[in-house]
Amino acid sequence: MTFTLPELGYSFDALEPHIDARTMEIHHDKHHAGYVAKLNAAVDGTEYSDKTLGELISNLDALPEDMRGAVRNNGGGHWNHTLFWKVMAPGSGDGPSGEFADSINNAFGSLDGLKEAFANSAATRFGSGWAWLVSDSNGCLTVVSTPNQDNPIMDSNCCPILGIDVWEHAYYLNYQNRRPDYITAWWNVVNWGVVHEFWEKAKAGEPCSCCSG
Ligand code: MN3
Repeated sequence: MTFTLPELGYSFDALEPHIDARTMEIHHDKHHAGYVAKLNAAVDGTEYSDKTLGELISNLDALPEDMRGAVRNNGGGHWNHTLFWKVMAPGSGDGPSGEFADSINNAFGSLDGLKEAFANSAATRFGSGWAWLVSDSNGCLTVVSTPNQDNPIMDSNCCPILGIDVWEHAYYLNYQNRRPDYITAWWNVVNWGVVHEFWEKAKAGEPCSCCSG
C-alpha cells in the first residue's frame, strides 16, 4: 500500500485565531507530508507493503529491526496527524453530549476535569509528543501521553479518540514557549461530533481504524 497525505478538510486559516494559517500550512504540507514520504520509503518494495497503517504500527515487534524505527516514527507521525486534522474544525460548536458526555463525567467528574487532566498530560510531556484521550472497548476513557510520534495503539488495546500535538512545530509561530496557552486555545477548535463518533466505534469493539488507511 502506498500511503497518501489526506486533505485537511478545511482551509489553512479555518482555525484562526487559535491556530494560525502559516502553522497549519507548514504542519500539513511539510511535516505530515514528510512522514508520509518517509513511511513509503521505508515500506515500499518490502513484504510489508500490503499492510495497513494500523497493522504496521500496532505490530512493530514483527518488523525487521532495520525498518522498525522508520515505521514507528513516520507511521506514527502519519497516523497521529491524520487523527489530529479530523478532531479539529472551525467553530466547533456544542460540547460532548449524551452517553459520551456521561462517560466523560464518570471518568473525570466533568468536561472541565477532562480538560484539566488533558492539559496536565500535554503540558508536562517533556520535549516533543502527544496527549491523548483514549477509549477501551467498554467505552472507558483515560488520558495518556506519548513521546515523539508514538501512539497508544503501539502498546495497548485502547484507541485514541482525541489527540493534541505538542511538538513545537504545532504552535511555536504563534505561541512561542507558551505551550499551556496553545493547549487552552485548542479546545476552541475541537470537533466533538467526530470525537463522539470515534468513541462509539471504540465502544462497539471496532478495530481502531480511523486513521489506518
Ligand atoms: Mn506535528
